[in-house]
Amino acid sequence: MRRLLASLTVLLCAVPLAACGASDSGGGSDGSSSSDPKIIQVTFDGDSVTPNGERVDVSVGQPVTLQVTADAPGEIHVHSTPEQELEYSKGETTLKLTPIEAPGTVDVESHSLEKVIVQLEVR
Ligand SMILES: [Cu+2]
Repeated sequence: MRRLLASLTVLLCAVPLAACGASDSGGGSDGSSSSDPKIIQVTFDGDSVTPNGERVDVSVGQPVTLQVTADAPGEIHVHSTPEQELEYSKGETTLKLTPIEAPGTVDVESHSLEKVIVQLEVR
């Protein structure tokens, strides 16, 4: 007859939690909010348009307003999904785009001039 006596001691060492001294509580608003409308000034003059193919950063869902000054009436095409066609008149017209809900690059162009006015970088 044999007796085996096994003694097993498990020592659990409690590791003290070293609290990191960095505080992340400096809550501050930098003043820019994605719900503020992005306002883009667009000027048509003869065969030219300003801006001309410039990239503009907008946030997903951010309202975009085009403030158009034109020497002749025309139409702006927004290649979002769904597409948007916006007519402007001679003089000053304020066009409000439907906020774009999908990230990507959206061309805003004049088909009468065959020029890209701005590319919206939606992110
Ligand atoms: Cu188009």
